[in-house]
Amino acid sequence: MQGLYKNIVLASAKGEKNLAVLIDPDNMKVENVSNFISKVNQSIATHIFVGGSEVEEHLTENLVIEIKKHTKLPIILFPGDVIQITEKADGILFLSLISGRNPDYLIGKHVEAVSRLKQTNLELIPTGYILIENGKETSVQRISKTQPMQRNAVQKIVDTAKAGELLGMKLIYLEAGSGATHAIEPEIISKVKQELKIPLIVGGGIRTKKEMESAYKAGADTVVIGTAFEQDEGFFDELLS
Ligand code: 1GP
Repeated sequence: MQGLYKNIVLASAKGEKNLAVLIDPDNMKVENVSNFISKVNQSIATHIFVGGSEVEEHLTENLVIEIKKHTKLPIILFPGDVIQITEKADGILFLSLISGRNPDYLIGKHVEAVSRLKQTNLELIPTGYILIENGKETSVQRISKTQPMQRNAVQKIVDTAKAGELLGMKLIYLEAGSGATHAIEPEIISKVKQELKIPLIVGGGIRTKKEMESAYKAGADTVVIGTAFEQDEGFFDELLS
């Protein structure tokens, strides 16, 4: 599938908001996919992201094949590692962890990924990924061996996002980490958004409709929610009310 990024840009230009449901292959059994995806289909979700920090080889591919059987929503890989690349998805966030200073996550993994990517038709979306501290250590921090940015270093976060855009990245993703205690503050979202010409994704620790709406209001074009849906599928209905 191509045109994923074009649609994200169009939605952003029109002020329409996207909601990506994040599915971690480690936390989703293939036999539960049909039920879960039927909830996703009836919800306000616009995208499905698939990925996790530590996922065994082939688990992602099997999961994506199963999800595809049940939905027409675009499936975008949000990979923690190169082994999560599968041609069965529609696109991939080609992530650079620009909040960190570990060369593996700035260029090393990308070089490793090339031979796999060349065997796919995935739409590749270069994405500047910015991890912001949320009060506890996240798996991104542990695995990437990088430090998240401090929440009060707002100008540095803004400049990091802008540097990503100037380097040619097509999206900026502000991440508090899966299961974060605190979602990204609206002040950070709005300051980053004011500086950017490219669409902004926000995720990590969003558990209520109010938090989702406040992220949109502050300027998030796409909100990503994983844990809240995993823990309570009733959250899909809450978002509709
Ligand atoms: C994590 O931003 C995503 O990478 C989603 O986080 O699981 O906390 O919703 P949650």
